[in-house]
Amino acid sequence: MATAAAQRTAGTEADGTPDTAGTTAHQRAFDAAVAAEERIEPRDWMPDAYRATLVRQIAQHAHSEIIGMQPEANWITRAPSLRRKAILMAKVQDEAGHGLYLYSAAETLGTSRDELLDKLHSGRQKYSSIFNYPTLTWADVGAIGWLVDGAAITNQVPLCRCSYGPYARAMVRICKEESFHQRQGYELLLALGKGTPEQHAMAQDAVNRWWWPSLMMFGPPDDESQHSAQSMEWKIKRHSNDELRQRFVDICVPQAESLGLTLPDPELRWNEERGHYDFGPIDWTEFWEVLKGNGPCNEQRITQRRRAHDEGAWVREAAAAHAAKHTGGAGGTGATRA
Ligand code: FAQ
Repeated sequence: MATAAAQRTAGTEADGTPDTAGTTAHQRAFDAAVAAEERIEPRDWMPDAYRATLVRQIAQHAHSEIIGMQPEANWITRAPSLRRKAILMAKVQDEAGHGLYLYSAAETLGTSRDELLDKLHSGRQKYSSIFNYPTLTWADVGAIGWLVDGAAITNQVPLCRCSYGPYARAMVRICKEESFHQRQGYELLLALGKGTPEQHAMAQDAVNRWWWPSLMMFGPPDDESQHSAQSMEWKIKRHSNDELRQRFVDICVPQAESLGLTLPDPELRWNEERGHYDFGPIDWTEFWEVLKGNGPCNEQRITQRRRAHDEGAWVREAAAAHAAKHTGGAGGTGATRA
């Protein structure tokens, strides 16, 4: 029996003609594939709005990965030991790699990397709110690993089952690497938490500052999330923002206890009836202000990103010239191919 995928790629011209209910065969095949948990692939027909939503989310995700390199890279030269420096460099390089997988996934939707970077640099596309906060002490590297990578994993593991194939496959590898990142952050905080009183205080201060912004990473509350319902129908998102936020809180509370650290929320307590931890109100005004560009580091992050892009122009030009030389394309004869 032909799968829904076979039906939607082996289309005819008539597939674009609406039936009496106004639905095309293309649309019916797409809906059937999504309902059957099949993957939508780049050459398959897909609704324009599905494509636009994916480009928006994947681009935002890619931008977050590369802007997310900045707060931690800030500590590479000041890591307290060679071992810590090597781990941190590996982590920051991983984030660059995640950006590359994700830009590649976005390119399969017919958009170019240049276009996406241009939108980031001109403020027409977003990146995660979390990267607009400063890394004030070494303990922030631990707090980012434990909380920010922890929140990222909670959000991203379900994306491994996203209906769009290239995004889902990119997420599998990203999640494996994020797990390593989360553990290095946890281990770093454990060392500080069990260290001198000053080290413990530094770890606690970092957790106090990163906790609430980490909860905001999951996006606005469900009743203010404009994209969730449609994205869940298309099986891009599998859970709502609030569901994932709750899952993250439930995971973090026992981990904080093991670390000997306190989460900065006096309303945090186990709710027997719900089977979840209750938590205090999130300052959504702060979240929306950060999104508008008014967070503590928005300007610094985007200025640094633009500078890095400009300074890397010669590398892109050299890579393009090298590729042209080896393919015999513009600017090269192909004669140097080994
Ligand atoms: N920051 O309708 P919804 C990482 C925007 S990667 C900024 O709920 P949606 C790894 C949203 O775009 C972290 N903007 O939107 C790492 C929309 O605005 P738009 C990034 C946000 O898409 C670790 C508006 O608000 N992860 O950390 C945020 O259904 C350490 C309404 O929101 C991903 O991108 C926010 N936090 O749900 C790297 C995961 N939340 O676009 C380095 C993939 C919402 O209409 C170091 N993305 N907005 O202008 C997603 O899962 C979803 O896009 C959500 C938002 C859940 C983020």
